Amino acid sequence: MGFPEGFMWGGASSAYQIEGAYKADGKGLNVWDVYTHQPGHVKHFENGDVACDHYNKYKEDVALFKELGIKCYRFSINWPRILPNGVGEVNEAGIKFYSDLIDELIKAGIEPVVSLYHWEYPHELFKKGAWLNPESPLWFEEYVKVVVDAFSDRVKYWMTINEPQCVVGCDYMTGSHAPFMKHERCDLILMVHNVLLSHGRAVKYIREHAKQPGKIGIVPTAPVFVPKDNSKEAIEEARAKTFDMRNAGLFSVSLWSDPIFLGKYPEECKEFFGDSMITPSKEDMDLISQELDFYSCTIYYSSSTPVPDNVQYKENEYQGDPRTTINWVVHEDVMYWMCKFMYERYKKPIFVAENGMANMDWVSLDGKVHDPQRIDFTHRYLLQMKKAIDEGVPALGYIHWSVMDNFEWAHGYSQRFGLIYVDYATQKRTIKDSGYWYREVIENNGGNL
Ligand code: GCO
Repeated sequence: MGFPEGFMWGGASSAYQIEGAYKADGKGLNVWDVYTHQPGHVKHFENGDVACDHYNKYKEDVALFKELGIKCYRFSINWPRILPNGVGEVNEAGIKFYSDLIDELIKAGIEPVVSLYHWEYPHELFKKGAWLNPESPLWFEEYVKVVVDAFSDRVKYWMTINEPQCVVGCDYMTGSHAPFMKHERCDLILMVHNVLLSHGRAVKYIREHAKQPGKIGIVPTAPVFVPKDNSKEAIEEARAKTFDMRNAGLFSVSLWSDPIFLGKYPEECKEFFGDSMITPSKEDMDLISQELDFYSCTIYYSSSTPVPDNVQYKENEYQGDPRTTINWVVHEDVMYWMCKFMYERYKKPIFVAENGMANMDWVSLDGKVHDPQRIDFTHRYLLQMKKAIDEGVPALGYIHWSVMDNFEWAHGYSQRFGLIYVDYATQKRTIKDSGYWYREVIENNGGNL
């Protein structure tokens, strides 16, 4: 069987990670713009002020994406670039930038996939309490309205919120992402609910007002446990652990997918949030659980690795395990189990929104970038996706993270995830070996894997 016809092979990025031009042409500031300028948060005190200068080099970049042969490009809109204060006045220059980018993509035969929110929270709204403010879903809807009104004549694919786990968990619980804060669980559950309501409002607006029927999803990350063998018991155990919210807490799959796809918060919320757990109205849950078109998620590593005797390691580690430079364990089986588990529970075709690896890349003496590890990594994960498809899991696409090297959040520029190498000093781009390899995979619709 293999990858279905029309399978969407893609590459991804996000606004803050590549755009730069952080103050250009009337853009307002987001929380990353502001708080990376305070020391202590990001490795080497780096920031995205310039990043890959994609704002100025987008035409060159789209030409390179075309060379990669990708069928779709997932990118995010930098909220305060188009609404400098988050709400209110619209910055026409910001609209023009994304409009030109979309035109350029379409001209290159690349389907735009728009992430509405990939962490570029407007600083002006942060000062009003951000997701803790009960008005925050309305602010998000106002933003979505501007985006959808301007681009839905050309954009069909929408992903509402990227990794909502990180939006609340990393930004406001662990404090590892901007605005680098640590809140108590009584605040966190209110934020969770407001993020989900924001998603719901976005879906409703797109369904009711987009200029063409939209294909809509949300992008949680998926901490998935892999069964230790193929026995029925082991599979059940892994499935139960994957969806039991107590294992990953705020980062769990179920906290962010059950309300949307099953219309209710997981039972374990009562334990996790204790007395702070809310009792949402039916109206809220109806808004949150509107029909989506696919199950999308990011998937990099597993929450468990089935090797014996790993007692002194974490459940997903073992002696001598293969790791990427960001220290994540390589374990491709997680792709297969993610596809199986998510399809069985949420009953939607799978659209992988992110998968990839950080590698030790540099430009070799021959002027090329040789990254055999990334080729092997992607090959392994894609074979696992194919296995799931062969067993009957419907799938829409696979989007590689990332199209190009970029600002990796608190790691700054120390981690390279791209299919295209970026020399930050000169802004010179070089397609890596993996980029050419990926092109061949796409040309063969995965038939050569
Ligand atoms: C995330 C984001 C990306 C990351 C990528 C590698 O998953 O954290 O969506 O912006 O850069 O996942 O960490």
